[in-house]
Amino acid sequence: MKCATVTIIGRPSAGKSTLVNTICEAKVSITARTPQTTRNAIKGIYTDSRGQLVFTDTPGYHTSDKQFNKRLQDVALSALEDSDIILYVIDASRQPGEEEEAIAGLLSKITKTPVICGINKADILTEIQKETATSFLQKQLPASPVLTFSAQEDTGIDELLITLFSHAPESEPLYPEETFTDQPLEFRIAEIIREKAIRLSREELPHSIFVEVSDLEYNEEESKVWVRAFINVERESQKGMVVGKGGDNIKKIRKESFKDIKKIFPDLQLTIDLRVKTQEKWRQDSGLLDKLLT
Ligand SMILES: Nc1nc2c(ncn2[C@@H]2O[C@H](COP(=O)(O)OP(=O)(O)OP(=O)(O)O)[C@@H](O)[C@H]2O)c(=O)[nH]1
Ligand SMILES: [Mg+2]
Repeated sequence: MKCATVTIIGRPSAGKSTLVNTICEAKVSITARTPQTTRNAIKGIYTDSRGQLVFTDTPGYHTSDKQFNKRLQDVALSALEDSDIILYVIDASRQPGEEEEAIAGLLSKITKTPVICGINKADILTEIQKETATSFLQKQLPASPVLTFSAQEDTGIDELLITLFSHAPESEPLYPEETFTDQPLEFRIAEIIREKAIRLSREELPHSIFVEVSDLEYNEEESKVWVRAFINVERESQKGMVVGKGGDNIKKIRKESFKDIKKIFPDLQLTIDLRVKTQEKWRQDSGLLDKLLT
């Protein structure tokens, strides 16, 4: 059997989380159009007859001096350590630019770990975009294989898995076959709610939101589960944006969250109590960031 840990790195919105979800055939990591959706090192586990690949999805690598962005960078960089394979995902629908050069430069210095390059979003790329990305990668990382796929459309993924397994060491699986993630339940629920809040809010809000699940209670006799969660924003004025007119928006967030959370508890009657709270300048609170960004 083969088994490898695979860290996925790339710019914000390259499609890293979509890729993990497609490979693992499960909602492991939340996705959204807005950049910097992922904030943690999130494991997605894929097992077949060849063996096991333990992916770590990471926050999009964004060069910035702001404390919050630096902390996200740290999460991504520390996931690179001790990984058997690095999968560098690029979105060739955007020009490479400075940020892509920073990541490629960083990866070119890594000699002990194989780096596989993946050009994502093949479904929307022109031939010129594919060629530009391929020549960028061949120049920056000449020793690395380059594959092209669409995480969203699930094309080219079999070839990617073949390449990853070919670089995987012989080893026993790290997780039981049916496991697809190692995230605690409260974290998965908080992330689902954050995804819906991000998707249902305007431009500036996604970065200002974090979600905490404060209570998760089971009543086994009555087959019930009860969740209380808080959507936290940075400023009092943002509360109204999350809640919406007459509570319209928060109702939508709750409804959409319910659909996904229900999949975690298919046999239980689910109740979600969702509230909005302000935590002034939470992105500058190092203690809180220590808890939130792991
Ligand atoms: N057309 C197309 N869109 C894609 C593909 N993969 C991902 N996307 C879209 O790209 C956007 C970003 O996807 P994510 O998976 O959240 O990207 P990410 O790299 O995890 O982003 P961060 O967590 O912010 O770093 C979403 O709107 C996805 O639907 C793809 O193969 N084709
Ligand atoms: Mg992501």
